[in-house]
Amino acid sequence: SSAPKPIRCRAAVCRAGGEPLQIEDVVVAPPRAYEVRIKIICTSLCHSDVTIWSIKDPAGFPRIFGHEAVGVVESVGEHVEEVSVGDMVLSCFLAHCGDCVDCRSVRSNVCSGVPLGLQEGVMPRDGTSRFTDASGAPVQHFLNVSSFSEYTVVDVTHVVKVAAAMPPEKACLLSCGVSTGVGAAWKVAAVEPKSTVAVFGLGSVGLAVAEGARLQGAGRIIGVDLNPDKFEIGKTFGVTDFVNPMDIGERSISEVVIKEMTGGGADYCFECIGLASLMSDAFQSCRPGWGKTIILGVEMHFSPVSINPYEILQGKTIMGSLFGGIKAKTDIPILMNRYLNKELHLDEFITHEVGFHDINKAFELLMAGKSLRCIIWM
Ligand code: CXF
Ligand code: ZN
Repeated sequence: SSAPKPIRCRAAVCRAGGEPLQIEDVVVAPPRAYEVRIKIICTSLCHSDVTIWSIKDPAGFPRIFGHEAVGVVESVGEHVEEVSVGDMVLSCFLAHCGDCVDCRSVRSNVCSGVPLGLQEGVMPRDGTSRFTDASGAPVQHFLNVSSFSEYTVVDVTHVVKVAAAMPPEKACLLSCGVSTGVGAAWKVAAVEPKSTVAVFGLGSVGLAVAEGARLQGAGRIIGVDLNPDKFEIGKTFGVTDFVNPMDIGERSISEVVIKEMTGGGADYCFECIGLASLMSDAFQSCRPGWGKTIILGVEMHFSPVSINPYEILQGKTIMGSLFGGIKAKTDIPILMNRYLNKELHLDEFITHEVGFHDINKAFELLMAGKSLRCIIWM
């Protein structure tokens, strides 16, 4: 077959931080070595898209956001053997090359073969963009995916094959947020049956932590959120108890969680917002002796986290994780199977669906706290 040619298509381009996306014509260059060009079927909005979108640094724009997506491989570059034209794939922001010291270790999922460059806005191997706008100027990528476009180019280490039985909008959820939460309970904490878990922040990531803890057989799952409606939706994902920090008067969350609810502290605490003060609350809420606190939230104020050294001496652990410890190519297929076996809940994360032309609605809903996941159909 002949070599792939540039494709002209529609993309939702962000021209400046905090401004609505504009549907524009762009040209998507053919995939280079180790790259695949994908025709997007659907995509969803993750809070990290909103976080970076809101930063008003001109250096970051124009840019095409979006990193939770499913599509069909349209063409492949040299040396791509793992996927073929016509395969359904999902995208991941974190690579899994399978070959580097990290990919080969069970202790890491942070691929060093194709490292995550957070600022770049370009393809990970050759540092250039595959997108140009109508005037021929380059448009930046985002988190190695840029799915808010009819076509995108992604490194082969950032895609996972999706079985035909898997509905694309359900697979799409496993691209980032939901896998991160489930993975944190499953792979990072390895929550044991009957243990007590506290989840700080019940957005999609926090609810997915609860879901992961439920699947691990946790005995109690305490949800902490300022929105009282989160308890009801949380129950679907295994939340058994709820604390609203607005309802506890002068007392601290840890006092309530530790003294009144668990008699000593939770076995596992998960921070799923990205606030340094909440990270401290989570750490203070875990049990001396063996309590573990896992940080998932992205702290954008660069605030240091304050922890009491004596609590560390008491045997507590605080740790982080990227993508919930998920190794994309091996772990996401396991999650897809658990969904198809009706063990893993995914449907309930989808609270809204819009067409591509209404993509800005997805931003409004997420920022207003009205949505968990909004599926954007191309
Ligand atoms: C986040 C989490 C870690 C830093 C980059 C953004 N990933 C996906 O949402
Ligand atoms: Zn994300």
